[in-house]
Amino acid sequence: MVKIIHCGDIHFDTPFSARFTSRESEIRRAEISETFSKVIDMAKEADLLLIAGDLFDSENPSEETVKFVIRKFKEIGNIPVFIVAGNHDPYTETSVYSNYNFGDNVYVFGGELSCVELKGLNLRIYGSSFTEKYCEESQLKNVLCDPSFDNILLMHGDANKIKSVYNPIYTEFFGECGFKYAALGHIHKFDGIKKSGKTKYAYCGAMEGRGFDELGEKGVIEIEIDNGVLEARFVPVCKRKFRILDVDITDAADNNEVVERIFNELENNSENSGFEKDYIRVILKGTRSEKFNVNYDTVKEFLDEKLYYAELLDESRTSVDYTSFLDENSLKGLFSRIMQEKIQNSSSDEERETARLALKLGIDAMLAQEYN
Ligand SMILES: [Mn+2]
Repeated sequence: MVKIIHCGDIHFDTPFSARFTSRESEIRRAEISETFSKVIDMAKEADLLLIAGDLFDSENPSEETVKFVIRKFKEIGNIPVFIVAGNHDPYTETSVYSNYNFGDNVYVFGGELSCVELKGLNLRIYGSSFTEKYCEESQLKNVLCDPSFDNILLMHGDANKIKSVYNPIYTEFFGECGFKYAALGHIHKFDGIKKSGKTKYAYCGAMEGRGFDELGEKGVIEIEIDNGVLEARFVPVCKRKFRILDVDITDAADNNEVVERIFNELENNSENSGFEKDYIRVILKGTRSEKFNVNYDTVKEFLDEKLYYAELLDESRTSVDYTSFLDENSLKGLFSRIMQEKIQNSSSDEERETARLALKLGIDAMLAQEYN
């Protein structure tokens, strides 16, 4: 039996600067290394490691990172590692793949689709790398595999998209070419083991989410080929997940009740198990009484106390009509007119949303004061 680990989109050296502080970013980068080490340990029990692109977040990652990766490959020195470069770490004359020797057990595919034979394992691995950021023409050319081998394709690109600047891959070709399995990279979410003719194929997804646009479980794919029969399964490996939690706070009486509803959702919904160690964005929804304003600091403090990382967004609404004060001769009226003008003169959707939110928060604050 042949056992293969298919991973990809590790994105070593992701800056994370948009969301995290530099300390938080540093920790998250270290966690990517930790999870990669875990996958290397899994590979010790396998015959082959496939990396389906974007091993690094850029063409020129830090020397420290590259040396770490090389050290890890050396740990599995008797196991072949195959790499294709992705759109983030294209194989150019000046990129990391030209500048470093990754070890005798590591093979990095070039720009043209080619094939490496592993006789002892009865395998042929086909692959091709990105050689620049974009690749409009599909790298999957018409190949006809020798059916006496178990033929595997390793590729980074956009499957089932007719047009893409990131290597459009037509999955119906997989079967025609005669691949047993296509190990894909580029999409950061595992979306099931699919089939095209007799070919199984899958995106393994990233190993660790990197933001609230990469939610949920992350992992690798474990493949076993026994007498020509291939089985593939997803194995979760991530240390932390990113989660978005919508919490309905309709008619909540006070901040304590808001906190209660959040933790009720976290603790009693089995989908959220292990939430304490995850990255959680709580979005408050529903219709609030206009007498009650959520106190961001109070609620956030509770979250920070119990969660590893929390964000709090308040999208709840009061039943207030925010345009009803426009003609009022009052502070609310004056504020409404100024904000209304800002909303109308906004040059982008983002600016308009910010102005709308400012109008809502301002009116809410003034109303809350009237009620107190
Ligand atoms: Mn990627």
